[in-house]
Amino acid sequence: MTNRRDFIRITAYGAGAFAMSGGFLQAVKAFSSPEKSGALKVDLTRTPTYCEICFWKCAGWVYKSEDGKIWKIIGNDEDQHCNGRFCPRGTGGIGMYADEDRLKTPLIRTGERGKQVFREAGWDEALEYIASRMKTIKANHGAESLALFTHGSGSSYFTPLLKAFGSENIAEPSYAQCRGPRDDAFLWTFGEEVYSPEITDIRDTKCLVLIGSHIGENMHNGQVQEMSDAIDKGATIITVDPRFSTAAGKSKYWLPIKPSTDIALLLSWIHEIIYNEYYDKKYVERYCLGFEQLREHVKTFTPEWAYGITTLAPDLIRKTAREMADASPAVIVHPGRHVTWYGDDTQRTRAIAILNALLGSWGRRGGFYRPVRITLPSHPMPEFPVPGKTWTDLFPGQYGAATGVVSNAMIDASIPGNNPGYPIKGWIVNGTNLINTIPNQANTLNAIQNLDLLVAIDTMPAEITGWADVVLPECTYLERYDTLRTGPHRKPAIALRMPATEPLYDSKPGYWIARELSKKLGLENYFPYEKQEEILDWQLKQIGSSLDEMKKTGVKTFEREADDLYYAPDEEVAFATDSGKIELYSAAFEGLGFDPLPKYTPHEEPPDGFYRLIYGRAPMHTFGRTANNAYLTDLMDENTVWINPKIAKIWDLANDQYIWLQNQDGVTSEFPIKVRITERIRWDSVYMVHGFGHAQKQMKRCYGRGASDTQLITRALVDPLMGGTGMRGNFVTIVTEKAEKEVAS
Ligand SMILES: Nc1nc2c(c(=O)[nH]1)N[C@H]1C(S)=C(S)[C@@H](COP(=O)(O)OP(=O)(O)OC[C@H]3O[C@@H](n4cnc5c(=O)[nH]c(N)nc54)[C@H](O)[C@@H]3O)O[C@H]1N2
Ligand SMILES: Nc1nc2c(c(=O)[nH]1)N[C@H]1C(S)=C(S)[C@@H](COP(=O)(O)OP(=O)(O)OC[C@H]3O[C@@H](n4cnc5c(=O)[nH]c(N)nc54)[C@H](O)[C@@H]3O)O[C@H]1N2
Ligand code: SF4
Ligand SMILES: [Mo]
Repeated sequence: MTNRRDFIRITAYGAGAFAMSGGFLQAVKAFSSPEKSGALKVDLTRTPTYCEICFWKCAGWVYKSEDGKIWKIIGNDEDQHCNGRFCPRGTGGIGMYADEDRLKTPLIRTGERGKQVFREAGWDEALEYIASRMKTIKANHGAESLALFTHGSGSSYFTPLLKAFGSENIAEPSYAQCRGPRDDAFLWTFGEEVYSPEITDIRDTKCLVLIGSHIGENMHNGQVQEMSDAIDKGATIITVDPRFSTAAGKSKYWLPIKPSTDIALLLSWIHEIIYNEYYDKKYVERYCLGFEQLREHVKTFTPEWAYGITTLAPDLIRKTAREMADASPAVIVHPGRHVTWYGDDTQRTRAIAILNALLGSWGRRGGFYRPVRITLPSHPMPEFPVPGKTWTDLFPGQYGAATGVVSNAMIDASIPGNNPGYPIKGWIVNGTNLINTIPNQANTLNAIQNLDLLVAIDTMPAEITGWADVVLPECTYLERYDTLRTGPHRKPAIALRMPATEPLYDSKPGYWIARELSKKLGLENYFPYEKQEEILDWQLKQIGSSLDEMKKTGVKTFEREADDLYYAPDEEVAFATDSGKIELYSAAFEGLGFDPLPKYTPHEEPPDGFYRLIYGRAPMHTFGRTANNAYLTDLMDENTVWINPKIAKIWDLANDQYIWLQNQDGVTSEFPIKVRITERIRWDSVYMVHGFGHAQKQMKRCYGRGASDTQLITRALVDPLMGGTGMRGNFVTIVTEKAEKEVAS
């Protein structure tokens, strides 16, 4: 296992990439375990939690100082997600609790939508207002006309509330704006998704291929640690990225691909692996269907063919294919996570799935392990009513391969001019900042202007709350119970989150909010327990534990029932696909009218003087949700735009100069962004970190800091298979005049 120093090292590398000061390292060290540092007396008031700063959900301990204030958070040693170590964002979670800009009371809008005129309200009045509007929507249009957009823990309460109300129109941005295409691609190929945390067996891999996945900047904890371990053990890392990412810096091979051409590279790798007979013959013969069709399909996709498209030298493509084959089956062609790039994302991730199948890595040590999870009994409650219509009736015939609810379809159905099958008239938005999360802001705002009700449940005055009719302040994860964490992993495990302290201000836990609203709607039978502790204790007792035990341990790990982390040699496996096999050739896709094998189709190129806008993560922030966190803004308080020196010369740009970016549709970034001139980005693209450029003045620390990528992503390339919104088909040019004016003023 990597020691703490190594973890910091890989973290710090990412920090360096953003030209951070030594403050970053110091901050990470400042949050080391109290037992180890000896800086604090043994603290008997520690309470367990799992982190909500991103969705890796690491389990940890919250310590309070002698005056009862939350003082620090550290990882729980028993936890498979974090192995006792939190990432810098997780340790900085206190900043979310302590943020003086937090939402403090319920608010009811008094002026026009978007004008930000609210009055403070009591909970009873705010919930009464919402319930009455919900009932009106149901009476006028049907319960299905109410939609829920949700991300994070609160989904566990608002989902049953909406279902009890009669609507299944419940979407998370983690589907159509994030990992939907990859999960669908793997489902349609292997009959199983790759889950969260991903079932990538990185700790034992001999070769890890990262296509865009920028682990090290993408700080999903266990993955970063396992990658660091694998590197120590001599694994080969191959990184495909138009940008020299942190991961590229740790790689034997960096393939600086021309953006949007990854399918061509994948097809030529498949060609190499088949025509050189590098593939795992026994595995393919036993488990796969459609090999001959695949072989025929990739016949002409030679490295020379791919070179013309990707700009990657044929020799490099050959060598890297060979590396993968040498490591097989302990090789991972990583499926990625935020994969909604160019609108052909399900097919790109299908190509990744196929490559893994050929290399025999699925179900094998060092490839993809077989996850297990605890299933908790749910407490008895009435059956949910069956809704007359679902999201698939909004635009019938669209997105036939989707296995999740497509958020953008529900947004489009809120705009009357789009002639949906039935209208969406109300949104409950919990824990997702739709304005900055969904591409094409003008479309989202148009939809909002047509709603009869918009409720935002948030901890911060995020952009979405500014448009809401009613704003409900949830307390932070450090001040509440939530459902037990049961996510899949190598061993079955559960983790508890409990309040470390009382909620600040007049904020309330999600469970309480959902339950009180259910009472106003006459649906309280679905929330029979007054306190969440009662459900948790009941559930825990069903599996031989208790709330008292979990308060002491935070995490409980069970043994696997069988020794089946990987397939046994020659194991007969029934895959959950139509054929029971791994479907290299997808008859199901063909039946739905889609390509049964992935094809490369060229994408639009940037016009003269424009560059492709690409974006990613910074190690010390999560999207926009941490942008106002005092601990984390100390480490990074604005984003920069990475520009190749060749382009900087053409535009006569200097490092640290503020510029604006203008996209192909004439939209100019509202705020300026600092230039970072670097060879680490191709000349045809510019790069920035997502989550900055906040336009909400109430978030004082982050307002106007840096530029918002979402504002410039006016064009979404929608995946016809499942509705994912590809966001990398936008081009920007550089505007300096406005910058000069600004600097002068
Ligand atoms: N342009 C662009 N768009 C993107 C992406 C991108 O990189 N660029 N990434 C995409 C991806 S991968 C994803 S997963 C999505 C993520 O999209 P979102 O989940 O919308 O992420 P955030 O923008 O952080 O918004 C989260 C909101 O939840 C609030 N919040 C935080 N904690 C709590 C809580 O405990 N309770 C409640 N009620 N609210 C809370 C925050 O204050 C914030 O307003 O965005 C997608 N959209
Ligand atoms: N610190 C931190 N970590 C996070 C998050 C966070 O907000 N902060 N968010 C989490 C979430 S929800 C997600 S979904 C993941 C997302 O993280 P990942 O799935 O790892 O990353 P992506 O956003 O898909 O890709 C970003 C990388 O793709 C490269 N790229 C851009 N265009 C192309 C292209 O055409 N081809 C190739 N090959 N590469 C390209 C960019 O240069 C960048 O390095 O991160 C997770 N981890
Ligand atoms: S990876 Fe970091 S931010 Fe995400 S859950 Fe773990 S500690 Fe929290
Ligand atoms: Mo995501």
